[in-house]
Amino acid sequence: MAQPHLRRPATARILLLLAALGLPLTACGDHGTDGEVRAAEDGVLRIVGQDDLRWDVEQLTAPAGEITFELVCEDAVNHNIVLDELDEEIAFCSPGETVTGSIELQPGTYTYVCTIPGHESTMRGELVVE
Ligand SMILES: [Cu+2]
Repeated sequence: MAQPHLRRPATARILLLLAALGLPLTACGDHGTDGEVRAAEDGVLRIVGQDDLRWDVEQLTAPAGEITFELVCEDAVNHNIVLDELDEEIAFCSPGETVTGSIELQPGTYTYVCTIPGHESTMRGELVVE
């Protein structure tokens, strides 16, 4: 919700950076929601829980092993991050906070959700671990 006109150029810059680094942009052909797939950087996946009860990204990828989620709560709402398949809370943030939580993951496809009451139906995304 916050300044969507600023978010688009930032995404473009990240994609250009990834392209410059020669990283594969495997999901370019898949424009499910807004087509963005965010890859882990140095094992860290940053994800923002927005006040409109949506994640800022709905597709994540990361290499198998220890993965750290950097969970950001936008201005006014609590969020947490849970992998449906494991039913374990990885991180919880209060309004305005940034918190981290780590988990060891095997290759596979996981669904990340926020299980705060009322959030789960819209705050869902797919994490592919390779
Ligand atoms: Cu939430």
